[in-house]
Amino acid sequence: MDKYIYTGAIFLLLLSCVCSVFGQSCEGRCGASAGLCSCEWTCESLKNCCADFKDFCVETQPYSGTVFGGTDFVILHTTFNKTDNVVCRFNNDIDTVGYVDELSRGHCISPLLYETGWINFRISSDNAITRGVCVATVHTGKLDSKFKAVLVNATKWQYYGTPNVSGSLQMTWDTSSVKADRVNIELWGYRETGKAYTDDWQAEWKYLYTLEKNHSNSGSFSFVPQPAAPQFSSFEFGMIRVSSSVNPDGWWNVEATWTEDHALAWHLDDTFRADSAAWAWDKCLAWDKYETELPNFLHEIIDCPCTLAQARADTGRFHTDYGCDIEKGSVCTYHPGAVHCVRAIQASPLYGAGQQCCYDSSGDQVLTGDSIGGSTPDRAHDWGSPPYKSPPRVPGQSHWLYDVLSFYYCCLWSDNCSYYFKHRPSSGCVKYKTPKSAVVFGDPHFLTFDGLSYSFNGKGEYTLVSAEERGLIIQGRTEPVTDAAKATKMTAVAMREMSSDVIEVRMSSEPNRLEVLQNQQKLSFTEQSWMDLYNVFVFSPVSTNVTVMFPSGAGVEVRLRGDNMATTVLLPELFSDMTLGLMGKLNGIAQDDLTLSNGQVVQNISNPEEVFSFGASWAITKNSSLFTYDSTFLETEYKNAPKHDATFFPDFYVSENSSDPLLNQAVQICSGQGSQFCSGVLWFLSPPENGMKNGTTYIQGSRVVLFCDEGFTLKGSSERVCQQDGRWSGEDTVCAPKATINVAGIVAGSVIGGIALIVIVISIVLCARKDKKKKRRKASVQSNEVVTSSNF
Ligand SMILES: *[C@@H]1O[C@H](CO)[C@@H](O)[C@H](O)[C@H]1NC(C)=O
Ligand SMILES: *[C@@H]1O[C@H](CO)[C@@H](O)[C@H](O)[C@H]1NC(C)=O
Ligand SMILES: *[C@@H]1O[C@H](CO)[C@@H](O)[C@H](O)[C@H]1NC(C)=O
Ligand SMILES: *[C@@H]1O[C@H](CO)[C@@H](O)[C@H](O)[C@H]1NC(C)=O
Ligand SMILES: *[C@@H]1O[C@H](CO)[C@@H](O)[C@H](O)[C@H]1NC(C)=O
Ligand SMILES: *[C@@H]1O[C@H](CO)[C@@H](O)[C@H](O)[C@H]1NC(C)=O
Ligand SMILES: *[C@@H]1O[C@H](CO)[C@@H](O)[C@H](O)[C@H]1NC(C)=O
Ligand SMILES: *[C@@H]1O[C@H](CO)[C@@H](O)[C@H](O)[C@H]1NC(C)=O
Ligand SMILES: *[C@@H]1O[C@H](CO)[C@@H](O)[C@H](O)[C@H]1NC(C)=O
Ligand SMILES: *[C@@H]1O[C@H](CO)[C@@H](O)[C@H](O)[C@H]1NC(C)=O
Ligand SMILES: [Ca+2]
Repeated sequence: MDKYIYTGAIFLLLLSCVCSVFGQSCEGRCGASAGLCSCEWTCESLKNCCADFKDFCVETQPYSGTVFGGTDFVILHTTFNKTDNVVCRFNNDIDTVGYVDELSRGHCISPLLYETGWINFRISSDNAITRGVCVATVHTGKLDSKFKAVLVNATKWQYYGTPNVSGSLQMTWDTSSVKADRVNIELWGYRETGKAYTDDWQAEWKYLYTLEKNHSNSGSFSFVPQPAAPQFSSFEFGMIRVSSSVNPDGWWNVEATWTEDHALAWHLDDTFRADSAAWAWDKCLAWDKYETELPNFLHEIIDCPCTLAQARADTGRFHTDYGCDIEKGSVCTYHPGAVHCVRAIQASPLYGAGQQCCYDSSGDQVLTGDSIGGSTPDRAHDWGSPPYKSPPRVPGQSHWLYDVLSFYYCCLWSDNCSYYFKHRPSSGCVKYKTPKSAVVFGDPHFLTFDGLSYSFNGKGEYTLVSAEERGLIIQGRTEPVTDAAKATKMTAVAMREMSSDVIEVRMSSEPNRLEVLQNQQKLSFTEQSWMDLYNVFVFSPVSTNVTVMFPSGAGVEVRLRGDNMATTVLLPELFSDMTLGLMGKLNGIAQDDLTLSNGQVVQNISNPEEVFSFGASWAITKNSSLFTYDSTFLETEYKNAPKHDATFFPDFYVSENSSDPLLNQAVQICSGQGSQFCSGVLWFLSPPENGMKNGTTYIQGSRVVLFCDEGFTLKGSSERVCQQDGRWSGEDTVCAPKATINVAGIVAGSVIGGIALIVIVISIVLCARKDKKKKRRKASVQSNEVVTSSNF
């Protein structure tokens, strides 16, 4: 403890000592202009950095690590004095002790942070230089498995102590992740204390006990689990840590590798081992009671998309659940029968709750009313939510406590799943509305939110979408295609919502690469494909695909195809009547989409000059630009030039050439992602009491057959079809006892309560005009497309 007070004092000294000459040093000024020279991230390419830029605005290797800490970050491009004491201060409040290696490089070990996203830290050493650094912390579930210790046969760990699961357990790890010959293997547990939804609700991450000391760092550890001492067995969820045996037991903030977080079946007490089902059933009942006392969050979460295609297309609001991903072979441990699940990207505003939606191989939603694999909403969003740190917003951990452990109690360790589903019923899609989308691609061809298609070949920087009420701004830059041709193409888009980080996606000088900038600084996706940034998330699984997601549910997809960048903007319904700009005025009316910035509407869309002046009216201003100008080319051509180049006249009367490859691309886009928004009507049809049903699809055209149990007679319809208007054909089905009553009838009761018969016709957004034929294709055809398609 003394050490911490001491280092705290050093920091105060450092911060109060402004020893650099103002205007020439980057100390404490990374990302800012320093007067005579620059500490902005663009300074390296513009060659105007202050001499000490690299000393203060440092980079690390790796640049990301787990939220639990223990990652060893090496400070690049700068050397330390080997005898120095190094102290690292994370997030302005957590100090860890770093070290200097033989190559004079400084190292910092990350602490537990309860928070994902970019974390700043400052590294200071005896020679009084303090350097600012940012590293990303990542949810364990999103972390690449090479950064984790592995539970061998996770199923065995999961069920250890239940009937017929015993013996030894094994874990393995990458030996280079802990630089030590001997390691300690420790168990750490997580719990939350204080009353739920009050200020004293706290997360507690705790060292419990050591499984083995002084184990050789061989990359493998096997043991026969013993029930934990009574004071520890109340921890039912945690992780195992592997760290150097030099450290005292349970020492914080040391280099370590962690296993996946998991349910601690293997250390539960003898009551569990004696009769795990009874133990779990008790727990399930207790949870059921507790859950009844907690506030209901279900009304606050958004409805699921009706089909898998919609779920995968609605990238502004839903994202693949890494626990059940069709791209990764559909390993769906908690959702048997599903091939793909998505999660609502944003947690609900008040309760931080999450939504999950799962789909089967025919593309239909899997509901808890029909299957144990049904999608279930979450009291705590698995990915956590800003401002993180305290329940129920702690990434991963809160979700485990409120939604996963209870699933173990009720569904996996005992057979009482109906209790779980009572509190976590699947959401239907009755209230789901597909987003509206607009696209710009190629030569700039635009397809507005209301389906108007036009070309605009101005050169400059323009407003694509401006929704002032929601603070959303999306800007695009066009560059001439070649010197000869009188046409331009989109090469960069920049965007922000409210006070979010500014994200720019642009074509890189390297082929087949999009470059992403966050507040002028280049972002790397080599270690992580997902980034939690300030009020915005960015996902880039490959260098040609970037998706940006804002809290409002607005999504921007940028795709590079050959030399062309296609940008799709998806906006949820709440943006109706709010947007202006080149992508149109979103209100369901195509005629007013080409509204100039002065409010006038283009009268004759076939008149290219008129359309051109519409485009020109949306040139941005110098002070509203979100773009980064980090080359002399960009400075002269865009930064210091008029935003709309009035000297650049495109050739207005080039006829649209039907063998134009770009035109084909338009058709591709219209029959691809956008067209996957199809109408669907879904409402659950429960089986009759004392009966069963065959069929679990509830969208237009689907058929459900109803049966009665033996001893009961069916009254009403035995077959019902979901009709165009969203109603089920026929009449309600009732199973009445036969005259000779057979009391032994089995009750196959329905689980889900009444669901209102609300009919919502979801209208098609994109390509309404272009692609009427394809649109008519029915859900069945569509779901075939889904399973084979590798879109998104
Ligand atoms: C390293 O620190 C030692 C002790 O403080 C000092 O004598 C030495 O000059 C330093 N070396 C460098 C290169 O700063
Ligand atoms: C995993 O453990 C379970 C339970 O002990 C066992 O039935 C199964 O065969 C194991 N799987 C593998 C791949 O070892
Ligand atoms: C456990 O094994 C015994 C003997 O092989 C078998 O009778 C019993 O059904 C098994 N129990 C479970 C839950 O699999
Ligand atoms: C750790 O194990 C090694 C090798 O077995 C042994 O030499 C060493 O003394 C042990 N250290 C402690 C602290 O037990
Ligand atoms: C709950 O599960 C236990 C053990 O699996 C079982 O004995 C009990 O009957 C179940 N209770 C209900 C209401 O299903
Ligand atoms: C619209 O513009 C086109 C091209 O300039 C022209 O041929 C057409 O007559 C115009 N239509 C009207 C209604 O003004
Ligand atoms: C941007 O500049 C224009 C004129 O160039 C000025 O009228 C406007 O107030 C400025 N806006 C901001 C936000 O500074
Ligand atoms: C249309 O484009 C193709 C390929 O770009 C070209 O070969 C053809 O001559 C063009 N036709 C017209 C009428 O411009
Ligand atoms: C349920 O419907 C499917 C498809 O129509 C059919 O293959 C299957 O035999 C039916 N099952 C029962 C129990 O009727
Ligand atoms: C990249 O985007 C394209 C077009 O949306 C899609 O077909 C492809 O599957 C995506 N790739 C990945 C790895 O997501
Ligand atoms: Ca409109």
